[in-house]
Amino acid sequence: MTITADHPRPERAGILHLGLGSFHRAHQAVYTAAAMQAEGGDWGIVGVASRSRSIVDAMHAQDFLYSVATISPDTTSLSIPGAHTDAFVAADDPARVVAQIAEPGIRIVTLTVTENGYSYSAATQRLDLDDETVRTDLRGGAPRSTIGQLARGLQARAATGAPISILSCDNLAANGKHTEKLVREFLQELPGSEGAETLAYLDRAVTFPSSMVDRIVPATTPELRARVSTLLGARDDIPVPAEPFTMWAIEDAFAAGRPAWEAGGAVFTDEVGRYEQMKVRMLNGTHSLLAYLGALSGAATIPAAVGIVRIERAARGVMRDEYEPSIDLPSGVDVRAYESELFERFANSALGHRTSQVGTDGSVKLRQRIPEPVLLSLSRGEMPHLIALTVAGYLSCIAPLPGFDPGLHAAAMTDAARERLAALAATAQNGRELARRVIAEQRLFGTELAEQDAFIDRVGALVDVIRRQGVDAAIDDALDAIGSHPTTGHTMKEMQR
Ligand code: CS2
Repeated sequence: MTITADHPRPERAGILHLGLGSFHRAHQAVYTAAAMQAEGGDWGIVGVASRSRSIVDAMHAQDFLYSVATISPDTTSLSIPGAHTDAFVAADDPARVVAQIAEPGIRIVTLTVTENGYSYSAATQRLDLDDETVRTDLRGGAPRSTIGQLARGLQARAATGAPISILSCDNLAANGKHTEKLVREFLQELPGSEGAETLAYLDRAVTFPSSMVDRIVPATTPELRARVSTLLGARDDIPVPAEPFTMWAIEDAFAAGRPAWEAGGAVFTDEVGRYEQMKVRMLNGTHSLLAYLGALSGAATIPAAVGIVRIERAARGVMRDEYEPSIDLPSGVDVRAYESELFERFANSALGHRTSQVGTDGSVKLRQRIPEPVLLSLSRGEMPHLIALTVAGYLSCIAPLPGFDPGLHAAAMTDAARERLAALAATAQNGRELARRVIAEQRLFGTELAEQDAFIDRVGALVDVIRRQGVDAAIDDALDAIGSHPTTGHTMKEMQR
């Protein structure tokens, strides 16, 4: 038996997608299939994996079809979106990425390249010119960085003048503007006036809408593959597990048309920035706390972490008292309902979302989640103890002080900064010195946090508590500091509300 799509398949592509991972396949691909089903349009997707040959080979072998397994605690249901028309590996054929962006039929480039994929330097707050890939891309030849690919692709397309939109779908504040800024910086760095024409073309014909994406998509496991193949009655080597909840808020600023994504439930709004802020802080920020404290407590999964009473208390406290006050809520959003839905989503035990997955790449993820809320709390004269605890958890997992073993879930977290931070930890006398080196000297979380001595010292003190007395003691220390009631977990602030 072979897999068949739920609906008729697109014949032609209109979207080039960079980052053919599970998230894209369970999110934008599903919305795009629904849009084409409702209103037609040549919006098939050419999926580009940066390096992974296995996903591309499997997509070809399965005629670009795969299942999305929607998993709730009681049921699993399958759908086969069928939105892709082709797939290839950028590393094998970098020139093709440029050619595809220039191709007139392609009218949107979507991106899920993760927070790591933008070659952004927090220290200089611009395109990372120290990055070897970026430097090579600037010298010419087929580009390998995402920003280089976009800039070179747009340079090739400028010759035709055809409009196009670049749509970031990564968890970054103002992701459209951020992408545009980096692409422009790349073009400005080109020698002489090489980039000038393309910059003028960008002014005329290219838009970078922002979008907020949301769906929890864990990694695929061999068990899921087997279960899906049984349910489907056909072999599927690349199913994607996902939670039932899904959301996409998009700024409606497309230069060359767009699919009717609203048919799949997408919301077109002028308030994307607010949605992004709410999601990146309340969901992702709290997720980071659950991942690091969970991993240090021996929890393999996010539902297991949130099932530990003191961690749940810390998660509720950080969300309500430290993230929420920093947010300009989008109109019409009931924040209490959003909060309780988030806790239901975190507790979805059937999903098996691993703490090591959420804890991966903290060096770039936390930078999106924590600096502004921290600065806002400090400016009100309040210490954000639970965000400090999140950062202390992160450092303890990725850069443990000598003699501290954070356990196997922390060891499974990957992070581009791991080696650099671990080297700093190896010679640090204590947590305070480690926090100082990482946050102040390395400016890992940007320049403004680098100057917040009280926050840095609080992080350092909590790193020391974790090392000497264990993670439970550190959580209790932070909960005590916010006056969390020992039995109800309510804080003084909550009780006054
Ligand atoms: C998570 C996100 O891994 C992480 O950092 O917080 O991937 C999260 O699951 C998604 O953003 C949910 O939309």
